[in-house]
Amino acid sequence: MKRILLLNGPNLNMLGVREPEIYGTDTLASIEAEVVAYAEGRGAAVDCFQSNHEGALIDRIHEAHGRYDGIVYNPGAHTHYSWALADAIGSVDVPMVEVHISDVDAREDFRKISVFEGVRAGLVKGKGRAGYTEAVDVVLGL
Ligand code: CA2
Repeated sequence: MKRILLLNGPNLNMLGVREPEIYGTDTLASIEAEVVAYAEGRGAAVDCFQSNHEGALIDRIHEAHGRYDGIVYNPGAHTHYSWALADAIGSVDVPMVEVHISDVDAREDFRKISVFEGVRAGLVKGKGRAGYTEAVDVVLGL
């Protein structure tokens, strides 16, 4: 059975609580449950982790080495500046598919930059919560 790590970065624990016009009304817990069930239907197991702390995310990425077949990762605002997290992804031999709920290229200029561009195996953006299950498909197709 393939193993996938679902990572969510800062503020994504607030999904469904504020800014529904941008991020929708679904909670992170409901998205995680959908991803787990969807992957299970495709013969894969998913572990979920969200943190607002860069170091905690780096530790979890390091621990993924040798344990997971892929990472589905919405890095939140870390996307645009955390070279430490990009280095962490680059340091493990686990392909990562980057997900963004919103279309980051259609928003402010600073959101058009992703530090993960050189280390990601795929990108899904602007598809709302459906982007997460699409990213699972990308991981399983790698
Ligand atoms: O579109 C995405 O998924 C983002 O990764 C979301 C990040 C943002 O910084 C990225 O540029 C794009 C922000 C997540 C904040 O989530 C909130 C959810 C509800 C209320 C407030 C923030």
